[in-house]
Amino acid sequence: MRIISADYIISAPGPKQYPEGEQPEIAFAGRSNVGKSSLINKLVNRRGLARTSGSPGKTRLLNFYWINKDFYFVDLPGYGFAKVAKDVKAQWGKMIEGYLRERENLRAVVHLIDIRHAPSKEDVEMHQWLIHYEIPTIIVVTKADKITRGKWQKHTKLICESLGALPDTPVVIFSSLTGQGKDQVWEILSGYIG
Ligand SMILES: Nc1nc2c(ncn2[C@@H]2O[C@H](COP(=O)(O)OP(=O)(O)OP(=O)(O)O)[C@@H](O)[C@H]2O)c(=O)[nH]1
Ligand SMILES: [Mg+2]
Repeated sequence: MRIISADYIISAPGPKQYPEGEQPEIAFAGRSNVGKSSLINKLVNRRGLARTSGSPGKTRLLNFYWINKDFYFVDLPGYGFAKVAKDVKAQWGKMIEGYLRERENLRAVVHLIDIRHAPSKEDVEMHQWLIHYEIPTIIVVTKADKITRGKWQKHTKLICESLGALPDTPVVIFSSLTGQGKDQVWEILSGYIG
């Protein structure tokens, strides 16, 4: 995908602030710190477009990015961040769920999982939830640079099994550090953007 423009539009707490119009949207979901914002930046070749950080919980609202004046990337707040108060977590949960369930512009969700670890209970819940609501999902196993290439397939297979992923769900091994998997992610996303 040739990126002509990528602009931050808004950080939305709810539907009132979502952009107007019928442009397709791709949302990025996953645990806090898994690399959602880094994936977005890598895909659009803009280092600082989506804010990234070593401290989890950076993305607290639904961040909309307008790509090529054609479609949106939506960076969702990460789940499973321990250092967040229960009521705040519940509020984030509602915000994410509300968007995923009700947003007609949504075409697909990229579900990110760290290649190094078995999926958490929340990862599995999120994945099963996406299946239940029949939301097209792409699994991106990320931070591939952190383990040796020889372990990629085995880890990925275990992750998909633990998530209970459907057999036809696309899976991409990715690294925002090396760019591994970037073209493959675009190839899949292009099919949803039209
Ligand atoms: N080595 C390596 N580090 C990565 C990769 N992707 C992300 N990181 C690092 O992991 C940390 C978290 O990345 P973010 O992109 O901010 O994660 P996030 O999922 O947006 O986090 P929240 O906004 O808190 O939900 C940062 O320090 C990134 O530099 C990757 O593929 N490889
Ligand atoms: Mg983020």
